[in-house]
Amino acid sequence: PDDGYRLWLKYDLIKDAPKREAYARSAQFIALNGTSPILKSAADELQMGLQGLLGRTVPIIANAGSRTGGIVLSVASAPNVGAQSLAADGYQIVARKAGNITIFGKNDSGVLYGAFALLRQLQTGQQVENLSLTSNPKIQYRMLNHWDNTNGTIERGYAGESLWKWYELPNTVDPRYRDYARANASLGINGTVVNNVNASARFMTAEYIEKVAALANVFRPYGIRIYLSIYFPAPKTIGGLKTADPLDPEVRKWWADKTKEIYKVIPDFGGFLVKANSEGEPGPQDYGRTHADGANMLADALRPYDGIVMWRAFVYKADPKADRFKAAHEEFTPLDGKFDKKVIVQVKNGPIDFQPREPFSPLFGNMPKTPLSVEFQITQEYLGFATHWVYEAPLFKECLDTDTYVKGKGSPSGGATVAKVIDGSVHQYAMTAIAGVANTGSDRNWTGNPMAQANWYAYGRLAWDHSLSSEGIADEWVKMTLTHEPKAVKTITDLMLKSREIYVDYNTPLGLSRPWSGVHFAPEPWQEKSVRPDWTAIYYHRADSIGLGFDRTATGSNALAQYRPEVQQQWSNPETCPLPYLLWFHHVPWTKKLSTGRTLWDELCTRFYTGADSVVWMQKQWAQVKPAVDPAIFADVTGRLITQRKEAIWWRDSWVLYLQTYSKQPIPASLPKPE
Ligand code: GCW
Repeated sequence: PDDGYRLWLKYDLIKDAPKREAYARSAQFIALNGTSPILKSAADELQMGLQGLLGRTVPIIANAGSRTGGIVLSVASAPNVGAQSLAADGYQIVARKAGNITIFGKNDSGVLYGAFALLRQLQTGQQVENLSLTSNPKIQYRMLNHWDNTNGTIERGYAGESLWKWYELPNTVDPRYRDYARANASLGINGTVVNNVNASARFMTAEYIEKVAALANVFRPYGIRIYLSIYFPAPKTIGGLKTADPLDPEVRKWWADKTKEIYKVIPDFGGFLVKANSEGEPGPQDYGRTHADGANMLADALRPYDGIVMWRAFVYKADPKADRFKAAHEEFTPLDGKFDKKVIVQVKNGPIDFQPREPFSPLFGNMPKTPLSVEFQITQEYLGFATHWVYEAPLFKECLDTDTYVKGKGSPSGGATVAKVIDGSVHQYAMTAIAGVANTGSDRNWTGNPMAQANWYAYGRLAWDHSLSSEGIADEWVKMTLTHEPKAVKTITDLMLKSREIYVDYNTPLGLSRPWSGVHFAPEPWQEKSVRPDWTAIYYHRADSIGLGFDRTATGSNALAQYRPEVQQQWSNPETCPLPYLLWFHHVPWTKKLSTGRTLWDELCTRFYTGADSVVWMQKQWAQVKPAVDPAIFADVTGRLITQRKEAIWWRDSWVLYLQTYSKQPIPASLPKPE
């Protein structure tokens, strides 16, 4: 039985014998001209992959000479077969008739990515004859962020403990670290922040730097650089200084020395990720300084090295009168142009916090002089942890493909989408980055729910190329991970593509948000008290006797004013605002007729009920693929779907019964009676 450990790098024998033989004829040797560790990884991966897929050992040789029928790895500029030239990390695969398949890489990493791309061709059953494929990453820093703590726990992790065994490191190096690196490299991920943004200062101690260096040694041959989250007052807590003021010379020296110490053992260290003056974390504002002052101090410390600062824009104040939606834009746009050129500001996809559906953050497009990166959450904090099956590519794409209109209407090349802001094409950013909060853990299958592997996969593929489609990525992943049986592939991809909308329907339909209790798992829309006013549910949904939803138009918080007029136009009129965003921007009366012909109340009930019922549909669809997928994976997912069904009903009933205390209306008779 399949324990899910191999992820999408399964390399099982290709069952179609003629196809397998055809592949084998083009893969009789692997010629590797070079000795760098990354090139060696490429050749080794190809050899291992081909061993599994073709059932034979393909030799690695130093030089193809006049031999044909093999695979040649080459760091070189691509020949003139495509219009595109290669960018850093880019690759081109060219198969010549009666010749070789050559993988050209712009650099060593490009060759490695090309090797994985060739394996993917085979794994998904594509032609390799006459293959001509050029691929360049659209984004430079393709990052995973781990919210992992020194004690092995993971903040918002649902797949076991941390992968990093801090107590054993640096002397015991779990072979699993290498498989982690292989999986990431197969997607083109080239950076990983190994510790939580709510950072412990211990990561800056010699004790931990040595442990982190041991991980870096494993990741390096896969083109992955290590980064660390920092605790802003570390100069005080572990450095013995009286202050952590970023303008204090001693503090600046402390960071410069610390950075030097890190680079001594991790020469390709990537840099720092910072959560500061956010959710109670300390930061430069504690000393009357700005985010830019804090970030620029760290940039200065990194000056002698090829490292960068990723400064998060996840900020909001505990003010019941304010609208948290507006906070990041208010705090950060005045700082545009004030950040050092080594700084990227990392912005969550939405203005609040990784909700099942959010409008895009109004920061995108509004920081023309500051490179912005987008941060997505792969781990399912608000998406049902590891039980609910939610394929996230449509969520990522929805944000990436939205037009910010900062270049006006009908701007060339399809508008100034969020994707084009972060890939630098809108404001010509000098650096580009994207981050995903990892869903990995010590569970044998890495992600708890085996279907959640697809979210890691989809994030990585989109980090490389945001123009890929959710459908295409799902199709690839299913074929590489679960089955090639055409009907089952269709059934599973269809399930995946609908899964997020189904979740939204029973969880937060029509633009509702944040109905969770403490750990963000159970429904608690009735929550009115918390340690902070903006940590209650009522703050977000604003239910009252008249209606539901947060008025963010000019009659309310006017958060809409942070967007361009064209965007405001889409959302500001409750009559025309698309239903998925309605309650994000409007307080709508219970009796208001919506475009569906139903009143708000009836529409809400309909969504909660059809959403929960759709999980039964998911169960039925999944049952059909039983003969085509591994029995262990089939049983695992079947079990999770039973739980998901139970919890979907829990969500439905919690919302309906609670909101009914305000709407004072019956559940529409047309809906099925609760079981
Ligand atoms: O969504 C919230 C999470 C916190 C997290 C924070 C952040 C790491 O509930 O657990 O802290 O976002 O992104 O900083």
